[in-house]
Amino acid sequence: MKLYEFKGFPNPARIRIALAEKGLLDKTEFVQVDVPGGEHKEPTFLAKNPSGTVPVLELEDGTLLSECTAITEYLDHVAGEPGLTGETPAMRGRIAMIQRKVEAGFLDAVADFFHHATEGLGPDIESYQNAAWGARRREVALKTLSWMEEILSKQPYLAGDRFTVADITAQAGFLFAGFVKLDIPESCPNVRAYAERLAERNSIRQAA
Ligand code: GTS
Repeated sequence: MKLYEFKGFPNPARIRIALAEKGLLDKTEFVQVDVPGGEHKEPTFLAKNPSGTVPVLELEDGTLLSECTAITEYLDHVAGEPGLTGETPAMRGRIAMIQRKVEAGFLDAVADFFHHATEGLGPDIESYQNAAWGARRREVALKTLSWMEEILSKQPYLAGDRFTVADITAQAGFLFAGFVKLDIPESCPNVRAYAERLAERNSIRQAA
C-alpha cells in the first residue's frame, strides 16, 4: 500500500494512527505530497483525489481511497478484528455516529477556522476565504468540546470504554487546535485529561 500524505498534518495523522493500531505501518510506503507548495492541486495528484486533499491510500491493485473514515474502514477490515469501527451492528452504528459528530463539529470546524479566519495555507491555495464563517466555526468547535466534556465525564473514550476511530478523529482535532492556538477551555477538565492520555498512546506517539 502507498499512503500519499504530508507528514505532521492532522488528517494524514489519522491514517498513521490507524496503521499503527492495526500493525500495518511497515506494510505501507509513505509518499510525501508538498501541500504547502500546492502539489495537491496539480493534475497528477487530482487524478488520485479530485478533492485535492491528503491523505490518499493506494492499494496494490491501484484502487484509490480518500476520506479518512473510508480509509480507516478499509484498514480495520484487512488486519485483525475490526477494533476501530466496531463489531456488532449496534457498536458500529454508535461509533460511526460519535465519529461523525467529532469530525464535523470539532476537527472540520477547527480546519474551517484555520482556512477562513487565519492565513491558512496562503493566498495561492486559499482561493476563497470567509472570516465570519471561520469565526463561527471556531464557536462550533468550542461547543463540541463541551459536548465531549459531558461524554468523557462518564466514560474513558468517546464511544465507550475502549479506543475507536472516534478517538482518532478527536486526536486529529487536538493536533489542529494546537496548531491554530485554540486551547481546550478550563471548563473542560475531562477533555484535557483525555487529550493528555491520548498523547501517551503508542499508536499516537508512533504517528507523530
Ligand atoms: N475529510 C477529508 C479526509 O477525511 O481525508 C479531509 C482531508 C483534508 O482536508 N486534508 C487537508 C488537505 O489536504 C490536510 S490537513 O491539514 O487537514 O491535515 N488540505 C489541502 C487544502 O488545500 O485544503
